[in-house]
Amino acid sequence: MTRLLKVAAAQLGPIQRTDDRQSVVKRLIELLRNAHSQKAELVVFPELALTTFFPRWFVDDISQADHWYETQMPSPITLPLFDEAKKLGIGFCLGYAELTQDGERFNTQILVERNGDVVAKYRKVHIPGHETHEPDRPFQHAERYYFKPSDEGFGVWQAFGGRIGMMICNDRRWPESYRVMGLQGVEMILCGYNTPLQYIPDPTQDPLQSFHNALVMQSGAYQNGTFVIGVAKGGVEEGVDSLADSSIIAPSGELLAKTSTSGDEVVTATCDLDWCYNYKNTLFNFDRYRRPEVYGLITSQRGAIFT
Ligand code: CDT
Repeated sequence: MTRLLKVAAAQLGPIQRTDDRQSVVKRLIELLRNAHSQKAELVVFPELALTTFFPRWFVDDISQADHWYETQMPSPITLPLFDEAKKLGIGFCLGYAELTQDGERFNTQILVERNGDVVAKYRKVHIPGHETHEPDRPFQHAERYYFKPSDEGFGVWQAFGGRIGMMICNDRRWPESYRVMGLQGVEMILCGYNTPLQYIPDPTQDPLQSFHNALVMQSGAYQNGTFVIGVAKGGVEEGVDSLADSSIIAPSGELLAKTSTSGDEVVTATCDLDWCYNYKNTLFNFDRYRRPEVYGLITSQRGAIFT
């Protein structure tokens, strides 16, 4: 059997601080049209795809940052993207900063079906970086100041003829993210990211950014028998260079498509969702081979304890 889904990784180049939402939505619509012309049915955009990566700046009063967040989705400014997607009959996954009516701030991704329905919302679970201003850094990564970690966990939704899951950026480095979705039978995981090439706490990791990105997503795909679509906002944004390397990865762990620039770029692949079962029903037949009775520490403790 085959269940084919043509997916597009719609990478964004940098969004500068002065770029307004309208100009970004225009770029997203261009990418959407490009993906549609390649017959894609689902387009995946990056994390925080509507603005510059604002956690690189600290503000003493967080309400000064309210303008980076969306209070409704769609909004009058983002509606043209929704309208164009519905007109073309193409679905999409979009990352943005969410400010709820209760004043909670999340790093969020939504999944929109081909008929325009928002079928799923995911809020980032693993929030990296720091909580307070660190003035000695060349730039901040204050995600832990700007976003609350979601307690909702990793859902999997029936959509696009398959079982679709979502995660955001730093989530892709944690095997638990993939496994929780794997245990719900996920067939395709959508993941947007903003990854600065300079990792301030340990510069020895800088030259390994591309390798680590591929390593975590390709192993997560293989070990859970799922496609993984990783999509960057890359290039030099406000002086900070970020990883591109947007990729479409098969359940075998193989790379099916990868961007070649760090700007706005679309790559596509036709994914047979039934390919997942070559892995889910054999080497990674969870029900047959997993040993949850000896994995208790994974959920009962957070940090390593040395005895
Ligand atoms: N956006 C995001 O989660 N970025 C992190 C950067 C490293 S932590 C400072 C990442 O895991 O790619």
